[in-house]
Amino acid sequence: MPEPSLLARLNQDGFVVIPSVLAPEQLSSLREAAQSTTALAREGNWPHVRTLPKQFPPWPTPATEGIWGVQGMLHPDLPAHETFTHFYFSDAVIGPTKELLQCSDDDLVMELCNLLVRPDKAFELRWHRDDIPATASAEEELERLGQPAFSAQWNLALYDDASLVVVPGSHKRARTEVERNADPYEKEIPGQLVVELKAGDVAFYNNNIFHRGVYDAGKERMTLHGSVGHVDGASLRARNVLQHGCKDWIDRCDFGFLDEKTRDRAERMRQRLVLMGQGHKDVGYSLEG
Ligand SMILES: O=C(O)CCC(=O)C(=O)O
Repeated sequence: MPEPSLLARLNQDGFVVIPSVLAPEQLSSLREAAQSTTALAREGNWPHVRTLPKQFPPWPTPATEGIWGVQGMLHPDLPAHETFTHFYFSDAVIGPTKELLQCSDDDLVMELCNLLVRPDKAFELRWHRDDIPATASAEEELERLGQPAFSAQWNLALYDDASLVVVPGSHKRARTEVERNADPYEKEIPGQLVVELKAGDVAFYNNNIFHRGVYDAGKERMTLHGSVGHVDGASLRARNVLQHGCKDWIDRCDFGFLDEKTRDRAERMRQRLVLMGQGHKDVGYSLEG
């Protein structure tokens, strides 16, 4: 039997892991960039952070209780942004994305690239779907889940990472009664699975899969957390993407340091994000808390 395609696996389970997408030298330069970026953020010298103990944006600063993520890896003011930008627009990310979205370069929209890091103290995320509130009825869930995903979201681990917990298959059905009534921090939901990533592995996942994050404050975590969109989904994706604030700096991106082919791809993807921003001014936030 031939191996099922990436798309077949994503459709079936709601996530798919691709092992070892980085060459050793790419992994070490991304680790270096992630370490300097995290140090900058922990010192309070980068304001775009996910602050404890809040799960969803907007995140208040200063980070009096520490951080669990750093936002805006492609932001032109971030010292290491060139290293992250090379990676974000590379075939390692864009190749599987085109396969999963069944599209070409002409359809892609630049979206998010953030960094999830070891929290400064014990912290867990509640069970959630990224763009469907917990208050949604089963009909509302099904209505939203029935629409095409229009984005490929991924976690790329720079160190071994077992923080993401998902319920496989839950991206194509409403929550069960058990899931709906469970404690938001329930440790054992029937069928749950810990997504185990080795350094250099990437997991693509449907961001409306029922999932949560469980973190170990004593273990290094540096996982790039990003997404790439499909132009046909601009209206559906606008809130999910623009709530992270990239509208404020997207006009200042200059991709002059990329090779010609990648620069062309990046610039076109950036322009489609700018258009999305112009068409959707006050998007608000997907979830509260
Ligand atoms: O830590 C993770 O990998 C999951 C993050 C997540 O679920 C979120 O940001 O909504």
